[in-house]
Amino acid sequence: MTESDIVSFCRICNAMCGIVATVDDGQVVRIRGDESHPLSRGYTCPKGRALGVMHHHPLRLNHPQAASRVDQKSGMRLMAPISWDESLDDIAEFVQSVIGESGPDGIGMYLASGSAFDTNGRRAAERFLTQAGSIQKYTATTIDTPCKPLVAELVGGWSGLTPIWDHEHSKLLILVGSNPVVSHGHSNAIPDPVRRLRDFQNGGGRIVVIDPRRTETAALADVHLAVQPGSDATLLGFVVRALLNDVQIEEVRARADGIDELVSAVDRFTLSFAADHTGLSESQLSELLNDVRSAGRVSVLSGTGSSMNAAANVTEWLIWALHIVTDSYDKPGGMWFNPGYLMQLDSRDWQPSDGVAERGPVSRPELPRRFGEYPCSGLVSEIESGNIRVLFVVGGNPVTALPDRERTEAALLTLDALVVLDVVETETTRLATHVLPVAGQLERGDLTWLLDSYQLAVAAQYTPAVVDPVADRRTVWKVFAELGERLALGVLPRGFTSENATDELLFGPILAKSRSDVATVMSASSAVVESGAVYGWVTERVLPDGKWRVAPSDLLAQCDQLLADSPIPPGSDRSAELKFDRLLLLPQRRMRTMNSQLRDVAAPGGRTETPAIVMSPHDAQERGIANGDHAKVESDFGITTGRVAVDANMHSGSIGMPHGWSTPDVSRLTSADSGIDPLTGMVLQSGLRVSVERADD
Ligand SMILES: Nc1nc2c(c(=O)[nH]1)N[C@H]1C(S)=C(S)[C@@H](COP(=O)(O)OP(=O)(O)OC[C@H]3O[C@@H](n4cnc5c(=O)[nH]c(N)nc54)[C@H](O)[C@@H]3O)O[C@H]1N2
Ligand SMILES: Nc1nc2c(c(=O)[nH]1)N[C@H]1C(S)=C(S)[C@@H](COP(=O)(O)OP(=O)(O)OC[C@H]3O[C@@H](n4cnc5c(=O)[nH]c(N)nc54)[C@H](O)[C@@H]3O)O[C@H]1N2
Ligand code: SF4
Ligand SMILES: [Mo]
Repeated sequence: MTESDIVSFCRICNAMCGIVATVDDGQVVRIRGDESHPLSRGYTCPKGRALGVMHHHPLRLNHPQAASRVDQKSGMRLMAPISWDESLDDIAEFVQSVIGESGPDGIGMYLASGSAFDTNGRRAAERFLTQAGSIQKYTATTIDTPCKPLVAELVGGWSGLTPIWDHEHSKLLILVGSNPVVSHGHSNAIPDPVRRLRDFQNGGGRIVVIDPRRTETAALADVHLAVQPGSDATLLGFVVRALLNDVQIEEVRARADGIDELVSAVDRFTLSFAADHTGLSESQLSELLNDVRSAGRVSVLSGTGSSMNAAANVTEWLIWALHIVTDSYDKPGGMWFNPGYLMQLDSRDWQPSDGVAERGPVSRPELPRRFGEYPCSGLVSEIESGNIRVLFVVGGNPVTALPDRERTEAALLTLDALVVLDVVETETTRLATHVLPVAGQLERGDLTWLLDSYQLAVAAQYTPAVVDPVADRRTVWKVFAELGERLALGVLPRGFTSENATDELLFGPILAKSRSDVATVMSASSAVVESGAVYGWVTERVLPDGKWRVAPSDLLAQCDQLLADSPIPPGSDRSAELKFDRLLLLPQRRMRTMNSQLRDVAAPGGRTETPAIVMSPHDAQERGIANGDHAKVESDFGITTGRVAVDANMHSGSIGMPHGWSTPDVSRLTSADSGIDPLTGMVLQSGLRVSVERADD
């Protein structure tokens, strides 16, 4: 057979880069960037280029497996192959009996990164849970970014509002705790990041990176502000305060309610207060303010550096306030809201939310339920207390992603059934009672559906399956459809069954509601772009009475509380750090892995990632630690060890650690009980105090 090229898109991260897969007799021989893709323009990163290797990798799951017994020595389940029919019969039986005994909320589901790009699978999984009558839904949102939907809901009336960088018209891009050169964006999909940021600068745009570490993105920015971790709210408060003095308040009042409360909330953030708390000089702060003033409108993108610490909500709120005061939302040159090509959010009828949270799960009623899900910080206690007895894990690795690994592992082993739908063996599949080998991204058709409104343009793409599923691998939608058929739950849209549906037929109802007909997207040779930035629909259709609620009382109160507790450490003064002799633990991403994914898989000619405890030369030296040494990291909740990488770019007083690894394992340092954000249930994953010492190899 001869080689053929199939145009597709990568579904590892939000960037969804266009790819061309070369296939020869069922073998994926090469993955390269799709030059004709309007957004990624031929770019791929090492993860995308590893997709072919991944498809054929020995770690891939090929056959369903089941286990009942836990091996006392290894603490893992003993697995044996089982047929699909037997497996699904068995799972259906568990579901039925648990619903009979405990009610539908005995069934839980954790949906995470690996399901975000599986259009049909994600929809079927969620529908299975709702049709079963369970509200026990958990997603990675609540261990990642809940400050974003929270602030969107409180300020804008809808949690899904996602501001997007107006890269074609903006003059000033400020990145707060985000490193898109490695991550390709947090809630903005930024494929081809280096070229895109350079193009922006060449067009007259200025880039300011606010990050304690001199990151890969900071290295190409016009200005890098190495802020004291956790002090972003103070920095932003200072800018907002100064701008409120510049503007005509009546003008701002016309687009926002709560201006007077905002004015008094930010009043404390004077220049000297900000300099004291951020560790930046007064002239650095004044220059930032000048940059904002001369740009007029601004584009601020935040990431995990600000979304995972104790000040997350207040920081995100002040970012929104900055945009609103400078009239940067929903207008050219600031941030726009992508209504989505497929979702067409601008054609819906909106009822602004009052932002009041519902009660948490039974074992943790104090946790807030928002966005139709419970926070992940309540998942393990729900299992421990016997409320969840069957857990489905769809595209997630909770053992490494959730806090307090030992507790998570112990709880998962007590479930009646832990059903894991994954593409490879993981720390979570090893604890499962049922491991279901599902079709990987090259083995199924897809649409750019769930992350439609995260894109830099109103755009959509369809991909067919690049290759047929190998061995016994099955699509996630088919698994849930078949389970649904066994339990009399309608999982697929009306008229479809597990037998008569196909990937493409299931796209019909989605495309029928999109901006064009089915053929336009499905027959296009790459992504279809409807337009660049569009403006006005959020102000007209979504905002409560057409105005932003710029000073929600919950956020005002949290701002007061934060300052009273003073978790924002004084930066210019190292006394706090010396007093604790402890460092701040900060998150970071790695180029060749996506969370715990691709740790063992490299692109052809490439290499795999080596995780490390990243320390500044100063902090390492103080502890007698050299590059490559082993070190022990201890928090109030646990201990982990790993290799140290001394990095002159690291802010002294803090260490960086990627998550998703076993050595070092940052999830041993975090807690599901302590430091939980009261408004979102978010686990504190950034800014924890840890001590570090040299350890023997
Ligand atoms: N290559 C790769 N890409 C990924 C992922 C991956 O694992 N690998 N994961 C994906 C996922 S799930 C997500 S959520 C996104 C995340 O996307 P980003 O948020 O862009 O990713 P990070 O690289 O974690 O960037 C966080 C930055 O915040 C900085 N930081 C830490 N503390 C503070 C602070 O207090 N203030 C400020 N201002 N900065 C701080 C860190 O030094 C770091 O550079 O990336 C996605 N893309
Ligand atoms: N301490 C600490 N904890 C963190 C973070 C941190 O920075 N620090 N980051 C947090 C963040 S931002 C996130 S998003 C979470 C990540 O949490 P998770 O999303 O739970 O973690 P991943 O390791 O990405 O797990 C994704 C799983 O999906 C599987 N998968 C890949 N492709 C497919 C597919 O096509 N179908 C299916 N069904 N499965 C597939 C992968 O093999 C993998 O096992 O972790 C969070 N936890
Ligand atoms: S940046 Fe890399 S992982 Fe993300 S979509 Fe593009 S190729 Fe895939
Ligand atoms: Mo994430």
